Amino acid sequence: MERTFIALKPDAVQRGLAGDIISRFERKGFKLVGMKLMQVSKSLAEEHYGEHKGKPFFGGLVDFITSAPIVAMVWEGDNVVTTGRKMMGATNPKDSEPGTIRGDFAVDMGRNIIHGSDSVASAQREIGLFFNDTELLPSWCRSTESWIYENPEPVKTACSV
Ligand code: IDP
Ligand code: MG
Repeated sequence: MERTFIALKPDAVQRGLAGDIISRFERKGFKLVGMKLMQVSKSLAEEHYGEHKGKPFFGGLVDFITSAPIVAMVWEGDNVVTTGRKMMGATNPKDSEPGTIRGDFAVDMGRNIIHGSDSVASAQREIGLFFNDTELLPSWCRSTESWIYENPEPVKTACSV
């Protein structure tokens, strides 16, 4: 099943929005397979945002993301990368539609409260940067699976015991 890396940036944690945002992913039907509160180091921030190195906002972005704790998460579900991006809304909150996370909770590009992987390949790279294997659940039994998917993946043994 597809996975994506979602991070609640320092502004989301500071503003007490973490629970609300996590709740949106839960209510959607996506499955949480890893989560931790953490302080991002400068080197991890620079690697994570490596594609933006050299851009005018890069220094401010690294300072911001390392300034206070974030909530790092991995969510699993059918098409979760693309759907997660839609739930977040456009990068610039001025363009984010109401109803999206950024559209509802943010006004400034440099304080746009959430990160989400932009492709399956990015998700794999970012999950590997932020989590080791022991911090991610391979697959856990969720009793609501058949109420979320018409044809759920074969129920793992964890569900049958
Ligand atoms: P994304 O977060 O929607 O994937 P990216 O273009 O990958 O957007 O940019 C990464 C992050 O860098 C954005 O979420 C935002 O926090 C910050 N950022 C991007 N462009 C600007 C800018 O022009 N000014 C300030 N911050 C920016
Ligand atoms: Mg991006």
